[in-house]
Amino acid sequence: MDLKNKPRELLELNPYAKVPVLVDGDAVIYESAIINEYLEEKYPQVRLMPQGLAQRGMARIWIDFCNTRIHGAAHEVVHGKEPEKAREKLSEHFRTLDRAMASREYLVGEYSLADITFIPVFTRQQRYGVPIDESTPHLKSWVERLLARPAVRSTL
Ligand SMILES: N[C@@H](CCC(=O)N[C@@H](CS)C(=O)NCC(=O)O)C(=O)O
Repeated sequence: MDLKNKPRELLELNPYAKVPVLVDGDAVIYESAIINEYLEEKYPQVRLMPQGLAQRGMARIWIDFCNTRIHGAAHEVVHGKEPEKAREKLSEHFRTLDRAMASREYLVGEYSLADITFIPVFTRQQRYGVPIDESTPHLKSWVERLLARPAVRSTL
């Protein structure tokens, strides 16, 4: 879709006029985090949210962290809004993730929507000019683990 020349249909489907939008029969769902949870609930045979209540809360905290903090800073970098400050914020967020990943393989127990939410940030990391390198080794190996998953590789 040409986002500089949005079709009218997009605004009819999503009042925010943004992609992605999921149309599933009569259901029209927008906001990527909500689409992800919709699909997770629709296909319970593939469990991508933790089973425990507190763990589900934690997964949602990380999803929010990605969608507000990380995407917020990344958006400022890409749109040239005080980009140096924005890169510093992004580095700080990457250090937060590095500390979180020091003691675990995935963000909350098993591989979940919490991890999946970050994948588009990592596949586009070149755009942001904040390298993920040996200075954040736990983050780096988590990113490598995520990008090596067959389902992720098939989209690259
Ligand atoms: N919070 C939204 C953000 C969606 C978003 O920013 N989409 C971008 C493309 S990646 C877009 O549609 N941009 C067009 C615009 O903002 O006009 C989500 O997670 O779905």
